[in-house]
Amino acid sequence: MADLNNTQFYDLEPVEEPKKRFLFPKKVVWAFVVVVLLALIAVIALVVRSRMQPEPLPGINPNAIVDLERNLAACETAEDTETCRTQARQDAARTTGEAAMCKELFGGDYDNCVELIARDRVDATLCDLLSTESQGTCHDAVVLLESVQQKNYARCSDIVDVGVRRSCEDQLIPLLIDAGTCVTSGVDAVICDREKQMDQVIASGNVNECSQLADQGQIDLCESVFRSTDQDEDGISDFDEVRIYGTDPNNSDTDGDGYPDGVEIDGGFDPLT
Ligand SMILES: [Ca+2]
Ligand SMILES: [Ca+2]
Ligand SMILES: [Ca+2]
Repeated sequence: MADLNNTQFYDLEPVEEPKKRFLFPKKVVWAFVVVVLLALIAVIALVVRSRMQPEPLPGINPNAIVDLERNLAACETAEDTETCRTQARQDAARTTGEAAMCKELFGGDYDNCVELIARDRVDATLCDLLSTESQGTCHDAVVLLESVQQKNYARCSDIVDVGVRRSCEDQLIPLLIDAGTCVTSGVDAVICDREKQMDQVIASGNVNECSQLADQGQIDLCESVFRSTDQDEDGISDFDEVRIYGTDPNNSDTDGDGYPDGVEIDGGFDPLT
């Protein structure tokens, strides 16, 4: 057994480790590193550049995007930056008429933006882009616009909300009567006749003619029109002149004394003497 305390051990030559050998020459490795670094820098530059440039949207004029970016940048100094940015995006969307421009908005802002464009373009199919709960309101509002614009009475029946549908019909009937197409557009002939009679009474300018109308509802509606009409602009409504003061609704100075009916009535004088 070897004696470990024997000094002869310290005289032994150290065993040399084998030199490490690289698989590739150093120059090749350094060239590879440089290429990788350059590629990395190029990728970073591309990402930064793409973030600085507005993302192109298909079918939208790039100038509109540039305008939007400029307006958004101006919002940074606005009192309410977020409201300003929302408004800027909405304005840009309406200017281009493209619902895709609303895509950066969220929730109610997005729904509002798309509905405005659907109304502007009178295109109810755009309402399908909205959340389920907003689609119905948007659809009804746009179909009402479409019906009135195209004088299409039958289209009113596609409106789901009863109140909006009634509004659609009420707005259309006078237009159809004016166009002489009330009955042929599918409106009940009785309704056409009643509405036509109402138009004639109002056109007569005589509140007393209202009593000729078919039912009390129509009479009340007719009289309300004369309550808000002042044909001679003397400050007293047609209804009050005829029914209360006995003055002429077509003559601002019934007694011809130089003082208008309204001035005399307001001052406590008799407008008839
Ligand atoms: Ca008057
Ligand atoms: Ca008068
Ligand atoms: Ca007078």
